[in-house]
Amino acid sequence: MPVSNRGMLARVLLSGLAISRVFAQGTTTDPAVLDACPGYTASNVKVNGGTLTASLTLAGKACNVFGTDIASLSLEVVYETVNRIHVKITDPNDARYEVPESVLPRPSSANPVNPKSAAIKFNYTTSPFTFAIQRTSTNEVLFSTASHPIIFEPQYLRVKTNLGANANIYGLGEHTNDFRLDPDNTTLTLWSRDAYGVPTGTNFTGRRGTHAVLLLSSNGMDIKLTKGALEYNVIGGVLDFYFLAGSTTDPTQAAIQYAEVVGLSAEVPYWSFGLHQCRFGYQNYIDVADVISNYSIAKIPLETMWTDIDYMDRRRIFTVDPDYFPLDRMREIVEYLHGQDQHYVLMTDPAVGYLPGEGYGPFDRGTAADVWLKNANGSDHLGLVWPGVTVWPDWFSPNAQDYWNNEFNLFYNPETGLDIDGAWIDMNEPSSFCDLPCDDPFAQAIQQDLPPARSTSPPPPDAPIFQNTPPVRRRSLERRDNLLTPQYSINNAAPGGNLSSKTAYTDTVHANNLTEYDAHNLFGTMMSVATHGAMLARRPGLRTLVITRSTFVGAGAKVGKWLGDNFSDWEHYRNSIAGMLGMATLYQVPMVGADICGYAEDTTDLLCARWAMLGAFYPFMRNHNADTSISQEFYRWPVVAQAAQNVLDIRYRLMDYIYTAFHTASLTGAPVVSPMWFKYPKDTATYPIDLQWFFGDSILVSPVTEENSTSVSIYVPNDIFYDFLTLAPIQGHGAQVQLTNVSFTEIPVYIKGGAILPLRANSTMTTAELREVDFEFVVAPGTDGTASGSLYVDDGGFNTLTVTGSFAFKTGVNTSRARFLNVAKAPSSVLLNGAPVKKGAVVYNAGTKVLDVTVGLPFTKGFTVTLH
Ligand SMILES: *[C@@H]1O[C@H](CO)[C@@H](O)[C@H](O)[C@H]1NC(C)=O
Ligand SMILES: *[C@@H]1O[C@H](CO)[C@@H](O)[C@H](O)[C@H]1NC(C)=O
Ligand SMILES: *[C@@H]1O[C@H](CO)[C@@H](O)[C@H](O)[C@H]1NC(C)=O
Ligand SMILES: *[C@@H]1O[C@H](CO)[C@@H](O)[C@H](O)[C@H]1NC(C)=O
Ligand SMILES: *[C@@H]1O[C@H](CO)[C@@H](O)[C@H](O)[C@H]1NC(C)=O
Ligand SMILES: *[C@@H]1O[C@H](CO)[C@@H](O)[C@H](O)[C@H]1NC(C)=O
Ligand SMILES: *[C@@H]1O[C@H](CO)[C@@H](O)[C@H](O)[C@H]1NC(C)=O
Ligand SMILES: *[C@@H]1O[C@H](CO)[C@@H](O)[C@H](O)[C@H]1NC(C)=O
Ligand SMILES: *[C@@H]1O[C@H](CO)[C@@H](O)[C@H](O)[C@H]1NC(C)=O
Ligand SMILES: *[C@@H]1O[C@H](CO)[C@@H](O)[C@H](O)[C@H]1NC(C)=O
Ligand SMILES: CC(=O)N[C@H]1CO[C@H](CO)[C@@H](O)[C@@H]1O
Repeated sequence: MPVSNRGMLARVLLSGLAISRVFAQGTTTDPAVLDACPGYTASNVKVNGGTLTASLTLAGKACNVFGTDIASLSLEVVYETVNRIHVKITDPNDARYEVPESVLPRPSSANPVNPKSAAIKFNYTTSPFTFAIQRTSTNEVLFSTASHPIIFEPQYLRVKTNLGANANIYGLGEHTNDFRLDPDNTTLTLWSRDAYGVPTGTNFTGRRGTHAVLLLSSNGMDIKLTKGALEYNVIGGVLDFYFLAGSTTDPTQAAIQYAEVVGLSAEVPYWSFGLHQCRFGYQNYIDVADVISNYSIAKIPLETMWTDIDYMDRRRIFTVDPDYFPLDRMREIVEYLHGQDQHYVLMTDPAVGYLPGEGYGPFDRGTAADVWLKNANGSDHLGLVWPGVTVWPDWFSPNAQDYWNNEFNLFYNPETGLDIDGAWIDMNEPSSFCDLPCDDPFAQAIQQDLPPARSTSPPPPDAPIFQNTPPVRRRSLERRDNLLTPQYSINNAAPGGNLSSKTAYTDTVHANNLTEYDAHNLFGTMMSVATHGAMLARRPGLRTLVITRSTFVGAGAKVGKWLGDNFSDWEHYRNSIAGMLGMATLYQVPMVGADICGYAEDTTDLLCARWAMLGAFYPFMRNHNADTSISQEFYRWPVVAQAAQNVLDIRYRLMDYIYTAFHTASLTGAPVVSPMWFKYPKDTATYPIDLQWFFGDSILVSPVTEENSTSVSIYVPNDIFYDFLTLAPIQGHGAQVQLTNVSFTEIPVYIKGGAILPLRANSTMTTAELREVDFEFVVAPGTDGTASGSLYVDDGGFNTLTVTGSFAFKTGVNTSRARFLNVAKAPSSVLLNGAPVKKGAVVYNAGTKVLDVTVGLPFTKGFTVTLH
């Protein structure tokens, strides 16, 4: 859902973030001045096994760049595991803000390991105090504050590390930069805003290994990459670093070690990997029903229908418009969908209409429970969102979860309300339309026409729907002086750069006395957790899908994310890949995707066709667009419909493969999608590649990336691959390969040698039906002639657990066949479970070198095929 000016902001971002701003109060960030600060001297150093503590004292005359240097600090270093060092610098004389454990539970520091056994070590000098993290095996310096004194003031903290030349750096939150960041000239600002939500995390790689750094802070910050250095500039909190050793051979280890700190990702229901359709601007219930019908008529498998805020009565959450989206008709739609094994998702925003005395239950009940975010003087803090003047739930309020559960139970009640299967939450930066100063939101509501009037007349209440649809299927901390305008002004891209611009004021106070100044970046994730809880409370035992816009470190443990309001253009088409890799590979938010065909402005048939195919290899596949854009459902153009059908056939056949990857990720933290360098870490040519990626462990996706083009130059590492459709082998040579004549309904997809893919033999119109289709196994040998794979099958979200390979879950389906790729000549004999196979059970194609063996055994039995 857009703020009208969001588009502009996003474009500014794309054209480069490092626009230097004039600082609010005339202080400098001249590196020479900052480097001339005195820093600290370490004393009283105590080492006890895997723990080191010390006192830090200001080493000279205070430089007071953005406040007063704090004179003494304490340092604690813990070797938490062999791969993780936790370094924390705090003020012993004043409790400073830290990310609450209730929002991000920390791994235990209680059993430090022996530093001698650790893969990385903490090395330091006492005077001046500097520290370095080094890889034990090589002594390589991964992080070092040498020659850049630490600055620690109430509202300004700086840590700067030297980097090698041309360092390979990835991460640093949600952004629209290339996946590999420009090491010489990048500024990334971590401050959630409409158009820009953010977790923290750095990931460095090099031919000698990959490691990761997490600065755990929810305070606003600028992270700057300048030639040879990385610098954190943070406006509050403490210095709370996790250094992760990663690995010298396998970058995946860095992602896994990050999961150990922030939590493993949530499992999502099987159905959520199906196709989702949404838009802002469906006019009424007939529109919604017609989209469902039209997908069905076009034979494109629509799994889940979504509705944006259009359904609400005057844009108030937990209401339906009685004329445009009447409850009985909406219930009919949901019932129809469920009858066809399809699903439904609705949007819920956090802002609640401020409507005292109007009988609006969600407001009255929230007021009675005292759950609203407060001004410093204790009055409710008012914002301006879709319904007009609003209040926001304070997720720290002890009553917030009960309030939210109750509202979900009432409105989304299966018996009396809208029985949604997943939840979509937006505007949770939190976003406000109020311009600063927001002294009179009531006047601004009138000026901005909020809530907006509808532009069409209401439909007949009794219009027939689903008439021609063929059935899809048979059925108190520190008080700061300056919470609004700290002296160091982060590079916030919201209008005017004010911290409170287009969001809640940063001097508002949460129930636990935390201020929004500190907790702002947590809002989206806290709403996510509350919403996930509310969904589970209303349908106990059923896994659910919650998709959010704003995230903080650890969000993926509960929810997935879409990449916000992108544009229908080729640049956003391309950089959606880097956006997905950031969330899914680095930040442990695997259920992620961009709005397919683009959100803002008008898409074109060819962009939408290409994007339908690219988006089939996002973990979360949803077509969604803006209210002022042309319609872009996949059935609108023949070329797009064909592209969607082709690629959904591939995606649905791969459904259990990606479901297995999610299950594995939820147990180990291994990413569900990967950049090429994760699989070929020794191959430096892969480091900058962010237009090709691995979907799961073994599917290499290489879309066409230019408008109107039918060719693309792709990088094929020195390894063996197989074309997904023809199964023909392709030997890579670590070089670019030019693909030509890639039609507008095809996307190049290769199987990485060494994989056994568990495929469904056919695709279907719903995922429920898919679960009754037989499996087939494709054996794609690697260069060493071997292959392996795994398959996890469960009931799709009803909490029955089975273990990979144990086949304990009864599927009722068979293994139809095994397909062996790259078989040089027909074998003289083929044995199935030791016995020769029946006549006609083996088909060998000398042209494609594919050998098919009919298996036809219950899938749960397992089998062995032997070729001689
Ligand atoms: C750094 O990036 C900004 C924004 O893209 C650009 O304006 C500036 O010229 C760049 N500086 C250098 C030294 O490349
Ligand atoms: C620790 O750092 C010091 C100075 O920075 C350096 O001389 C020393 O070699 C380092 N120690 C190890 C074990 O690498
Ligand atoms: C559905 O398809 C019909 C027939 O092509 C078309 O007239 C109508 O506009 C479509 N409606 C929607 C909402 O897609
Ligand atoms: C409390 O603070 C808010 C925001 O600053 C202000 O609008 C309101 O008038 C104040 N209320 C009282 C009773 O002072
Ligand atoms: C930021 O907003 C506050 C509250 O309206 C105001 O006092 C302050 O002057 C603003 N600062 C800037 C730089 O706009
Ligand atoms: C918040 O601060 C107020 C005023 O200092 C105090 O009375 C109250 O107990 C504090 N609440 C919490 C939850 O700490
Ligand atoms: C657009 O896409 C990028 C990359 O996928 C993402 O990081 C960004 O947040 C999105 N939103 C906007 C407003 O550009
Ligand atoms: C792509 O083709 C369309 C239709 O022919 C044309 O309008 C557009 O300018 C072309 N774009 C480029 C980048 O060539
Ligand atoms: C391109 O592909 C089409 C259809 O697959 C085929 O008919 C045509 O000959 C190909 N053209 C070239 C130049 O390969
Ligand atoms: C797959 O579909 C084809 C054609 O629709 C059908 O003949 C075949 O039996 C199906 N196979 C399975 C395993 O469902
Ligand atoms: C930014 C950074 O520290 N980059 C380093 C990443 O790791 C490689 C090897 O581990 C170093 O060479 C880089 O300098």
